Amino acid sequence: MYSIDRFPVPQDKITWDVPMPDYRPSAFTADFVLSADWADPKLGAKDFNPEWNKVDGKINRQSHEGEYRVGEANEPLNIRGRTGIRERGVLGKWGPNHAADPVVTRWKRDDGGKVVNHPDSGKPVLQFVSIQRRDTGEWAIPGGMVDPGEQVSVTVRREFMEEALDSTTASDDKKKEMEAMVNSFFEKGEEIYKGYVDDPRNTDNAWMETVAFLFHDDTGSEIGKFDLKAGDDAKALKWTDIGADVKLYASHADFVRRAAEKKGAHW
Ligand code: RP5
Repeated sequence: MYSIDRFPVPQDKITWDVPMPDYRPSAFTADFVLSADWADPKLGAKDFNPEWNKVDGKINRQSHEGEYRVGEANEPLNIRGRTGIRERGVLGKWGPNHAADPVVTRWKRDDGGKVVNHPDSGKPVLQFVSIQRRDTGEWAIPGGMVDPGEQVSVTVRREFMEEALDSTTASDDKKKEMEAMVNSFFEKGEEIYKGYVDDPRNTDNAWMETVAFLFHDDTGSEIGKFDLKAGDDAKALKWTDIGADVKLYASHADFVRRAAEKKGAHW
């Protein structure tokens, strides 16, 4: 993980509406971004004519939050304001970088299969699938970057598939059946958030946005029956109880809070 000093921005100066004449954020774009074929070229590069605030060929340069501003050097300005760093940092696209986040939930159950209520609130406890991020080591929703129009991360479906199918000694027929179940489970998501993510990678000119979907297994007979285990591999998935004390990457705790509210679960 890169750690670049951010120019301090007081709360009341985050918005571009308030002038900040002494604002001198350093410019940073990681080397791997500059040479990546999935990333945009440098601003001003030959044949790079991005169409801000539009779906630009295959790239969605529209923000979920409305129209963003473009600065004097034709650089998109972060839709939420100043971040203390210029350029793209470790993000590939100028402007919004679009992700999708699947919040996959089931009810917490005791050994007898009965739904567990939280002793404080008396409400049923929801569990969601979390993943430990390789970059920061924080627990997170297993989201991923998406192409325009794509509803949910293909990555996560694959992760599930691997997790669920690799660990089973089931016959090929049975595996096919499980694969079909996983696929159909991921088709019925409910949108619970769309917009900016308070991601540590955000800069003044590149930022993360997401659409978070809730996929709930009410009976625990679909995805919920997989006993995901976090191993030494940081990519492991695990079921985590949802509650106000959950600490997650970026604004992911807000997404699981929304899921809990939607399901009338403990928070
Ligand atoms: C977050 O970054 C999104 O909410 C999503 O979870 C994630 C996508 O980026 P990668 O995990 O692909 O790095 O802002």
